[in-house]
Amino acid sequence: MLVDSFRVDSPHVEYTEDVIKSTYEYQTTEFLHEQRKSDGKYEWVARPKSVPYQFATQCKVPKLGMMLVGWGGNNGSTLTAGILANKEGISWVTKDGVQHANYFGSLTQASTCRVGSFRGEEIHVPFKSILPMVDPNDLVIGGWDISNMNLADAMDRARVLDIDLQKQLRPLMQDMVPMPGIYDPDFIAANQESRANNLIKGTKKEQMERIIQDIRTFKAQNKVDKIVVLWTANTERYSDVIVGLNDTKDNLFASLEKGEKEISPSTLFALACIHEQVPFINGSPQNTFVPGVIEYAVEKNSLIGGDDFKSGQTKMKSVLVDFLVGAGIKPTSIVSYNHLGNNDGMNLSAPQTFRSKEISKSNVVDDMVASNSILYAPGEHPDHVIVIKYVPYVGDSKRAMDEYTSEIFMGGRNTIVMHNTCEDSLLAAPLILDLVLLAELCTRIQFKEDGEEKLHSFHPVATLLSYLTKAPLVPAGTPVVNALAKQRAMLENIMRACIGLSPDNNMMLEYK
Ligand code: NAI
Ligand code: DG6
Repeated sequence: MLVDSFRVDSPHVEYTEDVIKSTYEYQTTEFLHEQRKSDGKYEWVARPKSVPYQFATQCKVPKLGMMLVGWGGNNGSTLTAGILANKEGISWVTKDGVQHANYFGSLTQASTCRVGSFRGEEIHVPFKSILPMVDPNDLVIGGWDISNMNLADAMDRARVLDIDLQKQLRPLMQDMVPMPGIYDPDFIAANQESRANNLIKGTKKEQMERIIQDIRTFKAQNKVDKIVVLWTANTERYSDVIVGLNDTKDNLFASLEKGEKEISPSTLFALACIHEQVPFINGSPQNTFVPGVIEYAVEKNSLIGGDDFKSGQTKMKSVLVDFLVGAGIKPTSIVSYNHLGNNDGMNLSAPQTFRSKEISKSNVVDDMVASNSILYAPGEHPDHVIVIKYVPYVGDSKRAMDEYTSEIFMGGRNTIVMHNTCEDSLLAAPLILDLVLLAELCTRIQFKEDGEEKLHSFHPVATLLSYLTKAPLVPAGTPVVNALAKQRAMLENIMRACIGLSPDNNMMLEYK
């Protein structure tokens, strides 16, 4: 049964007009290597620990501005169209019948969580109802693009949405025109030059300052309380991380003064956002967050998250490999082919930008492999190959083919092959929405561990967004979790803790 909204009745939770306060016992287990008293030998000891935490979540949902870098691209135009279609309650005719706008594919808008039971029946609630969240239909949308095409034409260029829907949306989108973007041909494929007609001129520092000004103007003109900026522009090549250039905040700012060419457009956007304490999320694979940027974000306590939306193939990988390794089966070879024909595919046909994507798609099973040294010797890893080809005819309809070969019982081999066809932007758009809404939510949650003096926000490097990204950005020293179910559980369980609910432990003892 689905229950749309609910209140928690518990001595550990207090709802006030402004804030939800909860106290929460965090159960964890510490491992120790201790000397046994009886014979002096060392043994491993697991010691359960219970640590009290307090959470405080601001209830007031702000008027939120979502600013997309690469607004006129396939993802940007598809998301804008999707939000408007939902907001206006648009239906359209397809060859299969009448289709109504929805938010399918969005974790926050279209998934549920099991909370408890009522007279023996399982009760699920919408994910978005656990804590107060911005309604996507209320977002104020804007952004930048190096192409000056208005959003109605951009939607047409993307060739993603049904034509009857496009016709209805055109009047709502034709006056939406992206602000000029920062074009640096050194960072994206040469084949992008023809669409670069909407550019911020000047030095790198002036370009960054212009972005700061754009954010301020957008905020004032639209009277929004908060803004989240998200990069859904072209994949850039990796920046070289060089001592003295971008390895520290001070060196990065000194390099900015000098107009060093190795500072990428996405890094300039990130710096502008951090300066304004506006959350910035990187939906592409490049290393926007060079060490100097991370240091600046930490200093300003300004949320950053990334990297690279995890939409289809990688999502399947982070489920399938988790299943295989968790079942005691040993994946030994993973080969992933894609072909697609949209502008993203064209940009990725250059070796340098492909390399960024190859890196982010390659590291996604590391934690699962490392979790099972019964199967894998130290340093052993499955062969993992990524192929992406540009095939214009298929447009946004990406084809992904994967072959997983594993070792099974007594020397046997098991090969699983998958073929997935889907519009890439229809997978990515709901993820963008989730990233923006969750990033905003993260800025309203404070917490403290027992013994800490004051409540504080999460670390500005937002690991809570990991479920939505291929190569989760984490603070130094934090384990990277790629397994999808664990990423979802982390997010859901922290949200539950904010309202004093324990994690869903799936023990179902009441039925045993
Ligand atoms: P797209 O090529 O259609 O859109 C990118 C837009 O960014 C273009 O309109 C381009 O003019 C603009 N642009 C390029 N550089 C810019 C800059 N410096 N400033 C402002 N605008 C700039 O690509 P699409 O399909 O929308 O994908 C966007 C990004 O998301 C790509 O990097 C892609 O790899 C990444 N991504 C996409 C996924 C998907 O499923 N669609 C999944 C994972 C990542
Ligand atoms: C071709 O690989 C284009 C890419 O932008 C991908 O579509 C995108 O990174 C999604 O990848 P995945 O592995 O999450 O489906």
